[in-house]
Amino acid sequence: MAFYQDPPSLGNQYDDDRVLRSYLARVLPREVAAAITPSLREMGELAGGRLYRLQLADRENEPELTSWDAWGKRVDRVEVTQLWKEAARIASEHGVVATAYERAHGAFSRVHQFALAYLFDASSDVYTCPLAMTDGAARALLASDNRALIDRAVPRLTGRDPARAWTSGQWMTERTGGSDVGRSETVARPGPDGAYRLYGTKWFASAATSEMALALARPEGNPEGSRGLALFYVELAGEDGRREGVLINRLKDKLGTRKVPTAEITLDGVLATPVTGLTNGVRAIAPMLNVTRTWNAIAAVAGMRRGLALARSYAQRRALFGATLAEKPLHMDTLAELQAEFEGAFHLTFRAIELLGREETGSLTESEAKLLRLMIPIAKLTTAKQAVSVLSEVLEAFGGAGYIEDTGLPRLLRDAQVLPIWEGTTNVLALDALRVILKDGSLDILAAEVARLLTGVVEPKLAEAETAASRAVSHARAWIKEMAATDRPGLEAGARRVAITLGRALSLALLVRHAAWAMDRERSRAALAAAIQFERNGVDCIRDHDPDTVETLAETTRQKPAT
Ligand code: MFK
Repeated sequence: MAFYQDPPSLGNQYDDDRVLRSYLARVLPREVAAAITPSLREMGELAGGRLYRLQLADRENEPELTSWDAWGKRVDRVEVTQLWKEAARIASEHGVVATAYERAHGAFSRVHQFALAYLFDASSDVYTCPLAMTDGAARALLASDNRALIDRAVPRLTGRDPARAWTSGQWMTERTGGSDVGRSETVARPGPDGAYRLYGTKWFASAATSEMALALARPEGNPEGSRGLALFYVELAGEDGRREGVLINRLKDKLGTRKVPTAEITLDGVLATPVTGLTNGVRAIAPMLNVTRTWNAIAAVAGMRRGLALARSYAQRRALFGATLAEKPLHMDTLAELQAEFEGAFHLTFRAIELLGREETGSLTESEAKLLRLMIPIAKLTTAKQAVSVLSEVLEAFGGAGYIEDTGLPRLLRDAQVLPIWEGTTNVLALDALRVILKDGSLDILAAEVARLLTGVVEPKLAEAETAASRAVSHARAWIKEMAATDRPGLEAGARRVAITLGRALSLALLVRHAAWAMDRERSRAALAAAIQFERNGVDCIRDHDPDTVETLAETTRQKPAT
């Protein structure tokens, strides 16, 4: 009999997820947990069942742009994949955005919503991209106090009726770059009727099928730089599905997120409404960025979780050298490292989500608000890097099968690779975090948070982890203080290492606190093991700045190529 390998399989992704269930049991009041469990179980069933099967079956389909109809009329129609159509319906009906705005459970509604998003994400072929922007746009509009726009768009962005639901785009990036948004070239011109029209090119318009977008543009005559930009609302849901003044030039040919119809678009006089004044557009879109960056972190966590669920299933089925992989010490050691990274990322992200929920319900203290402002870039950049390295290892855990497209596995790594790039690269967010730290003392608040999390933990096995978390934060504080006083370029050069150290220290403190709770209340040692393993993976990445070495290598970078 020839040998055929059993493929990995997935069960109910809620029931199978010890980390999610244990976390929810700790943070949610009993009645909230009881009320939301059926919705999570239902999403877990879809994500491990019907939606996952559809995702595998739909693997080779990609969105298609039709620019012209048979008679030469410009139509710019984007046809999305079958799974995306199904995902849109499921997302609306299950309230993957709506749950946060219905606020059935006050501040915990954000935890509920992001738990749904976390379960949904890995089987959605990145439909969470338009959902993230939709959530972010609703948040930015609500923050703007522009009553007319709120009344017009927010019910559609946050509703549950698939027939009325809108998604939003986020049009920032131009050919001048995605990071230095202040160099945007799109202009906004008022017509004789006083209404603004936008002219320019957006270079990465994710999810070109959205019914509206929030766009940055410079009202004519405004100064250069980001303060001269304004935030505009653009409605795209025209009569025939196409909006006058928007041309889709082409869809991007990307490494991953290939189901997301990311487009280059020309704005050729599309009507646009200022959201809040005619300047300071970056400040106005910031609430959206904080929400989409949180979604980025949840997508990173969800990707890791999916990869590990498949790798674990495979380890039980794959036998070699006389035993299953699940019985091989080195394979299990490798998966343990990855599992600890996933659990650290999970707790870091959900802690930020708890604070976001409290912010939106007005129960955040001033210092918690500062902590949240710092935590979002740190969580985004830390988890995105983890996702890429964890999912690269996950593919390796399947050997050659991890490299073969029709297993569905390579997609995991390709889709993870966008996470450190969009919504602010690792370096841009590290500098954002550094600016925040130097401005408002939020590092002291983060240090106090770490100390609070570790207080009262008496388990001797957690002692090393506790020490590592608090030492890493102390090191970061001392290093920043010294470098800020003596070596500003060195401070900038170390910003990424500091941000990742803070992300890892906070993750570890959260793991320790959860481990102590789980041992006490659930008699489970799994979270304890994750905390110990996370500490062994390493926490403090800060190194003394070595300007000579960096400068010597930088000279090579600056050399002109030989002609
Ligand atoms: C599941 C997947 C989820 C994700 C899917 C989403 C797909 C979307 C695809 C995309 O669109 S990706 C494009 C996203 N682009 C970025 O994230 C831009 C990256 N660049 C930055 O973040 C730069 O740091 C930034 C553009 C903000 C720098 O511009 P500036 O002009 O130098 O801004 P500055 O001076 O730092 O900030 C201007 C104001 O905004 C300041 O306030 P004030 O005017 O009161 O001084 C800042 O404090 C405020 N601000 C900036 N970032 C903020 C913020 N406020 C709160 N939170 C923030 N994060």
